[in-house]
Amino acid sequence: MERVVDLRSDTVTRPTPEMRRAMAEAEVGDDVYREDPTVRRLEELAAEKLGKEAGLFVTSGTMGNQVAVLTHTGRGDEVLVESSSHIFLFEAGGIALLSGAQPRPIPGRHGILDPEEVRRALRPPNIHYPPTSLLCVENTHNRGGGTVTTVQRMRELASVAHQAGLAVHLDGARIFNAAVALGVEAAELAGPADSVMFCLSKGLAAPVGSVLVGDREWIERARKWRKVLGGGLRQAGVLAAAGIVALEKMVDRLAEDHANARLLAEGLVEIPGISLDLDTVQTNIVIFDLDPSWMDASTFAGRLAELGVKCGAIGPQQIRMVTHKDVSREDVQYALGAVRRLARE
Ligand code: TLP
Repeated sequence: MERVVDLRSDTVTRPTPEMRRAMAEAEVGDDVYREDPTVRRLEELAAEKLGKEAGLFVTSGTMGNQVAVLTHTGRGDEVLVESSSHIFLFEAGGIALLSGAQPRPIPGRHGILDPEEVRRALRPPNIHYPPTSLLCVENTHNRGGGTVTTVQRMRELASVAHQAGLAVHLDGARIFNAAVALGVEAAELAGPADSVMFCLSKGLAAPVGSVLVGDREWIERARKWRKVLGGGLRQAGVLAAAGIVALEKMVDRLAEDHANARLLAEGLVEIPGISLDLDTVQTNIVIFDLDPSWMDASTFAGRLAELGVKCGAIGPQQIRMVTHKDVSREDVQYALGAVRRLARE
């Protein structure tokens, strides 16, 4: 069989045999009645890992983020977001559409927010201004190149927000990548935030699902919004079972994905026509630019796919490659070989 190395995203990971077994054997019930023991176990486990009181299983990261904004804000509020964050750029305008709130973008450095910039964006009460009620932080930061916000920075950001009466939501789709890269517990990164969404379906390799965590009363309000969005699931334990395996077995191995991303980036940076800032390669995402005199990103992605390597064209000249459990060290070498071949042609 011909080799295909799929570097488009860590969302392409397939469930492990242990996950499939757990799914087949899961004890289930109707989760809208709170009668699915497996969903309850996943929610408790997730809350415990993130150091929060309660959890809510949701179908996707997007649903988790949007339920969080709905629960934290009211119509006409302002939400501070990082300019290239997923919640602002890639959730189909959900903040405006669903919450009726206005996102206000603040540029970070490779996606990492500066507390002083956040402070500068805060405005005193005035008849002309919308009330600002929420700050959203993304860790790791996808478009920043998988960059990591440290525990200290997270505390500083939350302190600025809380002093001004804002709640803090953490889009921690890849929070465990950040925790592994920093060598800290995910709970430390989550601590300063009022709510956290993390994904089971990315590097942790579960087929479906994310979890939203926060304090008990807040999660009960979020549960209502999940129902409004059609996210009240029934025998969802078949999905949650894979999520439990993801949380218990798949976190530590993320270090391998980070080492593979590093290997990939160090190889790519040597190839003429590619410019890549190695400092941004902190976890499992590698983002680089192609010299316009060589070729554009969609041509590059198309030609590379013909050689069995899939990647994402995320801008006219920009490519994203993501490592994950279904990409081995040999696959990375193979991908580098394919890019070198393109560069020689
Ligand atoms: N990211 C996906 C695409 O939507 C871009 C990917 O391939 O990286 N927050 C962050 C930081 C994300 O990267 C994503 C997904 C989400 C939220 C949304 O999660 P899903 O796809 O489960 O709705």
